[in-house]
Amino acid sequence: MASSALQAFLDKLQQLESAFEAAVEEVEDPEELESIRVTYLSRRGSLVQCLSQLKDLPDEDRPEAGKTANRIKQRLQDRFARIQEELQQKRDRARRQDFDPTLPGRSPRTGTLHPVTLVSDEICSIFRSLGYEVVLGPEVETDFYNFEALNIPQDHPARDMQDTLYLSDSIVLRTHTSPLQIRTMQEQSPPLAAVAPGKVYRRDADLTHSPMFNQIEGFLVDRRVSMADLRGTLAHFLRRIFSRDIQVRFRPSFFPFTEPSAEVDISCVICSGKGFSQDGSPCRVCKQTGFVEILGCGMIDPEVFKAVDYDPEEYSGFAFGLGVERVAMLKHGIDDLRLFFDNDLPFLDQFRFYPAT
Ligand code: 2NL
Repeated sequence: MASSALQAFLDKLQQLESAFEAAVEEVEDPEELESIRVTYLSRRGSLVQCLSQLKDLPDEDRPEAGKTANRIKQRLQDRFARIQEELQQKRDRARRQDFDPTLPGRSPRTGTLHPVTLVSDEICSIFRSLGYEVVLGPEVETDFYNFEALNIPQDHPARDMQDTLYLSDSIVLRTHTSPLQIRTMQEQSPPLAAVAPGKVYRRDADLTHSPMFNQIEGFLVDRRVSMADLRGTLAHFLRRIFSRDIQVRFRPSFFPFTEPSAEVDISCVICSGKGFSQDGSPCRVCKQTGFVEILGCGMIDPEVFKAVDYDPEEYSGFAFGLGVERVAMLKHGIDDLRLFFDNDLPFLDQFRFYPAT
């Protein structure tokens, strides 16, 4: 027969278990469960408080009271662990339902090729389709490759400190990509056709001139190459890069490295050669002339052939050079050179889907 003190102790344990059961029955989320743990199972919770009363029981009641207390403590802890596990699983299931694996991922913002690069690539690929090789080379050049071999004598105005960025007496930042063509002629022998794209440098900076810009030069050397070959090649190229219905005209000009030399105009791509915009105002791009200058060219000067040890009696060839920024401006109707150098993302982003070549 249990003593009344033992009975009271066991009743208290029983009440505690019932209260705990009632509480966990209702629990919805881990936060609520945690507050139940604090109330019942923590070091200051009601279970510990109850067990602390064991020591107040008569000696003969303590073994049974202790055994029962331990059993209940174990039950509460097991029950707590199971419910914690269930809640976690419930939460995981809900998360899986929220997650839609068919949604597209968040793609990183990728870079784009610069409009000048795109146009440079496009020009090179047109010439590649005609059988030209694309050649690359150093931006730091010697006086020989940049000037001497191109028949630009010591006292020529192009040598002037105002135009050229000198690194030393005889080392320069190339002012055109012609040095690449000289190197190509030295390394190979005719028949030969190549284009040389790249950055070039001039001591020059204002609204319409950048100290660094992109140029493409091209040349072809073989027996009996004529000015008619030059004219046909350039007209074909210009109609492919701009539009098949532009007009092409040659004007006499002068370059030290070509003879004869010419400058090439195309009918204005902005006003279609009319000289006036659609609203009747004078076209600002061609200044009412209906034509815009696009490149310089000519028959390679015999002096250049001598510099690379080609016999000018046996071989002839043509060469041309054009500014890539200028082609890009005319092609895309861009009226400010600075847009190419400002790295303005909204501007550059417009060329994101421009077809690469
Ligand atoms: C222009 C004019 C030109 C060349 C570049 C060239 C190169 C060699 C031999 C002969 Cl290796 N000529 N290049 C010829 C004529 C014109 O460029 O206005 N460029 C922007």
